[in-house]
Amino acid sequence: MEALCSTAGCTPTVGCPAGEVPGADALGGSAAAAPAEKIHDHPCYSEAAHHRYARLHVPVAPACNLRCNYCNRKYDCTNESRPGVVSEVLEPEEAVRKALAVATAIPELTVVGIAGPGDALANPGRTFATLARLRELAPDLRLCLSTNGLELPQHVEALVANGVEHVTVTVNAVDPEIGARIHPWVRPLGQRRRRGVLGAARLLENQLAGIEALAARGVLVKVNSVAIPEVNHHHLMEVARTVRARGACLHNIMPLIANPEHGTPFGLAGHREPTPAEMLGLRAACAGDLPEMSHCQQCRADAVGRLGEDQREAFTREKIEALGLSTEALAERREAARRAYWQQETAGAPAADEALASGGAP
Ligand code: CLF
Ligand code: SF4
Repeated sequence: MEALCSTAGCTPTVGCPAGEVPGADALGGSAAAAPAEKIHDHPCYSEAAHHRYARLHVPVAPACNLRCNYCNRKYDCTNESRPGVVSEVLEPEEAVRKALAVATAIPELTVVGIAGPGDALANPGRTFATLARLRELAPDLRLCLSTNGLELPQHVEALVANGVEHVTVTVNAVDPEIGARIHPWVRPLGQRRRRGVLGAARLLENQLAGIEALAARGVLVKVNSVAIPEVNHHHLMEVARTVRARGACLHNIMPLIANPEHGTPFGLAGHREPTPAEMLGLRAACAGDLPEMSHCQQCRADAVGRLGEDQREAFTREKIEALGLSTEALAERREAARRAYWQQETAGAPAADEALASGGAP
């Protein structure tokens, strides 16, 4: 199967529910003005946290609603993933069981995200069933989601109601002429396919409206952009300025992956990838408008563990089912493990760690 989308980090911007955070430099700089209580243990939003805390992507969203010229849905979505086939798409209850099993084995797991393998909001039934059940059985876990934004505005209230505090929207262009070179068509739910500039304009309209609405509801919004030389490379500063004005608080610029073997339109056309020097220059240029994330790993839609680590093989569907436990039994087992972990962590914890510990303590 395939895999897919999103991401980025934070500062006090219009609509960002931030405010200055004393000592925020210790959080890793890129998210210097985001509210500490929302990012201190999020491995993507806080650079410092990614050494300690883990995230899990549950691949419950196979369908997608637009075309990206850097994606071949046979492979992981470039927005949020590195190339590689997603080994399995999960049903919502299977995803919840996996999250509980992973959280039991990896007590540093703080975030469960839905990042594909298609688009999370192109699969609203599966996505919201998963979020609701996670919220019921493991309310301490942070819920995170990434999306291309096409269906975002209509789902903002449901995301808030389900406790999602971090959303990543992939925005590659704020000019539909440029957008159409990246996204040749979009297909809003229940509507016909819109091609070219018309489609890109619809996508942009929904992305910006969705970002603004999320920020107004206190959700931290990160924007991912794929840097594509000669297409949007020169345009990403304008992207950063525009999404900041709508309330995004972190930007994650990721290099185009255009290996011809992946079969993407850009790859097959021999489009070049940005050089490391270009990426450095781009991130530095855009950082004047929006804090830039620099530790992104372009994860798979079924990633497990700390960023850069890959523990997927230890948590396959087969292995979790072999435990022979009901979802409720997995939840009880995980709760016991969580309490034991935090008792150990807080015993003798220095005062500086108390706030951090209280976020996940029983
Ligand atoms: Fe996943 Fe994305 Fe949430 Fe993180 S990943 S949905 S914000 S929990 Fe992180 Fe992976 Fe980069 Fe994404 S390193 S690809 S930024
Ligand atoms: Fe692929 Fe784009 Fe759909 Fe993500 S949004 S799965 S990158 S086509």
